[in-house]
Amino acid sequence: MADKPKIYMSDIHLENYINQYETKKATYADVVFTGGRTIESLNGTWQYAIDQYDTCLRQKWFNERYFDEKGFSVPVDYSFDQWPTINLPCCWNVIDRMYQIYDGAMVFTRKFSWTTRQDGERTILRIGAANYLCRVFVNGQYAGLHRGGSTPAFFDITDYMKPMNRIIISVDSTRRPEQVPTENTDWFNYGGLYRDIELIRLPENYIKDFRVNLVPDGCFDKILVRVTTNKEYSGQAMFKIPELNLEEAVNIEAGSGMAIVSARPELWSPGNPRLYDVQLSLFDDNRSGCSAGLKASIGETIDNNSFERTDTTEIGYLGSENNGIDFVSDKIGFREIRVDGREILLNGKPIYLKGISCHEESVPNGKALSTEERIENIKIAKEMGCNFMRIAHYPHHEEMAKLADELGIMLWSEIPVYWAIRFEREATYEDAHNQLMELITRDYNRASVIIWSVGNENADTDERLSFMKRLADCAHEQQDGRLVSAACLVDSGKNVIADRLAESLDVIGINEYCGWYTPDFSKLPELLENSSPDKPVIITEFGADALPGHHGTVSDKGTEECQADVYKKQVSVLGRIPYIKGMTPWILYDFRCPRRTHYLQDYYNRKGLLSADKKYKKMAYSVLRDFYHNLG
Ligand code: GCB
Repeated sequence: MADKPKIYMSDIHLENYINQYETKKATYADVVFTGGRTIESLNGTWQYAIDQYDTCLRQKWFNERYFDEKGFSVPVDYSFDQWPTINLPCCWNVIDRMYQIYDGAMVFTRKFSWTTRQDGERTILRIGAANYLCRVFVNGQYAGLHRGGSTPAFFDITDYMKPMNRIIISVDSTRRPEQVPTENTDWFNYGGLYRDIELIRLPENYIKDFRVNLVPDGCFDKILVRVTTNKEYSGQAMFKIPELNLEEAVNIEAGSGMAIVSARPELWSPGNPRLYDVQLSLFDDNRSGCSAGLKASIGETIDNNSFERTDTTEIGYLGSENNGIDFVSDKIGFREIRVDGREILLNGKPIYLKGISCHEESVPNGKALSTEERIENIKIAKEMGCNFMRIAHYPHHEEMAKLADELGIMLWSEIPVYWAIRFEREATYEDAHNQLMELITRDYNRASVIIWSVGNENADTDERLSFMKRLADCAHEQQDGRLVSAACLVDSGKNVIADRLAESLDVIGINEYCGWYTPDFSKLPELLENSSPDKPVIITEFGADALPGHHGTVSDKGTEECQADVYKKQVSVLGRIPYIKGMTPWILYDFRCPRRTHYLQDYYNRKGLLSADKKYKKMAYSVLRDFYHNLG
């Protein structure tokens, strides 16, 4: 006779508990255009607990089961309302010394009220970023998961919403070999819900994506507008740029439409960061004469005063008055970037990219920088003479590119295909591809972003070549007229630029550390002499460590003199090479790194031109500043 199945307290014996939470993946296909929409913020006070053993998922805390079927009260291992509070968004590593080096899961929860305003309305939860993966539960229902620590996640939670809601988000920052990035990097793995958490109300038919750019044909007189809607919607949208007196109907068939609009906008450049207000209204029939750009001030209050509202001043959709069923807007600069032979041309003119690399990190806030901190970074770079920043090695907050648009600095934007990730694994490719697509969809309209980078310093193997070529091809397919690049390694055996991926790139990025990891500096002129690339090269990294205020001779590693000497030699050689069209030395300021245990490093990568708090400028700062200023 077969044994009777044994009954255990199942949650502690379940081995495959995670499988049930692998469905409902939020991907780039879920991204919704948010420009000009009313955003209702869920930032602020949440309750939290560290959940090292994933007990929330194993025990299904989100069910909030306090009684059994017979009505007996059962013991539970959580008490949401009594948990300590945390102010989100933030990186947990900076809020308490106890979590300073914590990698693992944390559970966050809060309540909020919600009233639907219109029939058919959709409610979308947008999580700006959660490192590395997050799982969302609303009122006991699993809403989905998102992988990728630096791009936004969108969940349609309409069907789970009630007048009063409990949301639970489990965030897991565990480094894993199959992730993107993999477990080993040269930066600190901050954990948390560290970018905005927001709710977006959408009408039943809404604008899902809105892409606007100058047609890259060298004429500067046509704007390409592309629109997609959430459903197989057919009808018309009205595209407007009031400052140019431009109004053009965009026909939408089965959920997508495009138009090429004649216009001669003033061109965007770092010297003239001209932005235009651009608007799109969607209509529920072919009435295109209605006034687009519906605006309303947000005077109304929300029933639950624990809500914060952001200061968005436009209502996302207003409904029947003039048949506009949805409305979005953006501030957009128009520019053309392309490569001609070994030249990079901005608006048809050759440009040298005077750049600097920068991580997304600050001493007080980890990766959750304030707006002021981002502005400060751009300002420091500009004061140094930069027109370009490499925001490494993962997508930074979307605000960075918006500020770069406004303040006038070009950007290299990258996904964390960093070092030796699992190139042979298809699921790893899908993750990388999804992060690239989420980044492109999010920042498509940003004039400042001139380069998508598909990775950094990956050894030239067959698996890596096919993986990264697919990514580069995918970036090209977006037809946004941007350049595609990657920060490549040199063939150090032959000392030549010979990465096979270069064929799929518009610009070759090269990381070289002559004078530092390659102590024999003469290898640099030799490398450049040996190489004859057929496209422009940007030196995406060079540098040397220096502890702020630590002095000695140029041969004393870790001194400011040594770092400044490396910079002097580098710029004097690189500045003479005609095919080098820019550089982004490593790096603007020191940053945390667990791998760096030398006493001069003290868990920091000290290659910054400034100290980690940006209060102190090292000697090498003036070397680069003088070089850039002399270039004019
Ligand atoms: C590199 C990496 C960068 C490191 C840097 C270093 O090549 O791309 O992430 O931080 O070197 O300091 O070693």
